[in-house]
Amino acid sequence: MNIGIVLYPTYGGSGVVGTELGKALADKGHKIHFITYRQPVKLEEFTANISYHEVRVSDYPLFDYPPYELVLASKLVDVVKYEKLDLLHVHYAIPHASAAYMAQQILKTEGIEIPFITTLHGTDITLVGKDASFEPVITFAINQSNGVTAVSESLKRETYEHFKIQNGIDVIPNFICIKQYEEVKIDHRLRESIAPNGERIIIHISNFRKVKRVTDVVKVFAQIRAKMPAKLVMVGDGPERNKIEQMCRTLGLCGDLQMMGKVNDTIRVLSVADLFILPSESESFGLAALEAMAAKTPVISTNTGGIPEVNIDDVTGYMSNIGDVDDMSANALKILKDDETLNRFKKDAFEQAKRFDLGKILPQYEALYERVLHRH
Ligand code: GMT
Repeated sequence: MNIGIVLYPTYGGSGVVGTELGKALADKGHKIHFITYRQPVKLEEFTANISYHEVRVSDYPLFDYPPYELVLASKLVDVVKYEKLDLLHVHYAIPHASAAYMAQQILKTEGIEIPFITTLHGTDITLVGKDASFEPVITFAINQSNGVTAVSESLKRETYEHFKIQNGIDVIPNFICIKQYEEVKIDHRLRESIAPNGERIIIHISNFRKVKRVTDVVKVFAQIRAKMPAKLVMVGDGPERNKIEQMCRTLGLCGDLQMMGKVNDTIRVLSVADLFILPSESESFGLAALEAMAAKTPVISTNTGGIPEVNIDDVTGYMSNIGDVDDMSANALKILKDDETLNRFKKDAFEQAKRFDLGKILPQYEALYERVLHRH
């Protein structure tokens, strides 16, 4: 198949999933065209089957708000027409689904038929989509999609609850490539440099947006630190970063905190960690938790959204109510108390991650593509 993939090129989960999916499809012989405004962060290596088409918005002084969606729609028309695409797959509804719809309608006037599939990732529905100013366009674009997927049962339910959707939604969970994790050797030098005296290493990875409740990570860490030697590694960057630093100063934890910023090779860092903390307010799936588990790192998380479909309480980690940092800390200490318990959680986390291996998920997308092409 000749497939156009539209995504955000950033570190966010939807961009990572879209890029890794495209790379895996290209490996299987499909021709993949990534269409977005910057080269996706995870698109480091090209093969003959991968092309990248950049959407460039000119900053004409009239525009207070550059019309990205229109330029994207025009680019889609161009790529579909000249690269002879069979299908478009857009990741994240806003504004990709409506841009794909517009491109589809323009191409129809020229006698070209192009179906498009929309994958809902979470904040497009749970946060942004529920904003009344977006709602009519999102509802319309989802209903016009020739296929719709959601990354968890929970997100599917929320979509039906909050939008008037007549379309069916297939749940295709996020994935990791377990082989990449199996091949990684623990970087002992990195481990020693972070925790020179054998301290436990606690890690959090996110975009540090409010929804991630990063200050809860620090609160939980403070309680762990009060009971055992431990180090905290924060990977990522975003609006709540200053709060983390201020809180660490107030609690006197700066010596035990390492802010790593945006890291490309998260597998290497995860492989040295003992525990991952994900205290999010809302999380449609929690790809970061799955990545941690694939790296044999148990997860302390909230029980919100799609997380219970990934993290298993008392097996791969523990789940607590949003904001219940005392419970999270008590659970963290249960896991970290001795090597035997920690190793059991590590092993079970890895076993659970295997259920989301690319090899199991990729055929589900391919089957959907076939179905949509057949119907169209
Ligand atoms: O978590 C974010 O803020 C980024 C966002 C994105 O669109 O990249 O993540 C969402 O999609 C990920 C991939 O499907 C999911 O694993 C995340 O749970 C979801 N984030 C939220 O629902 C808050």
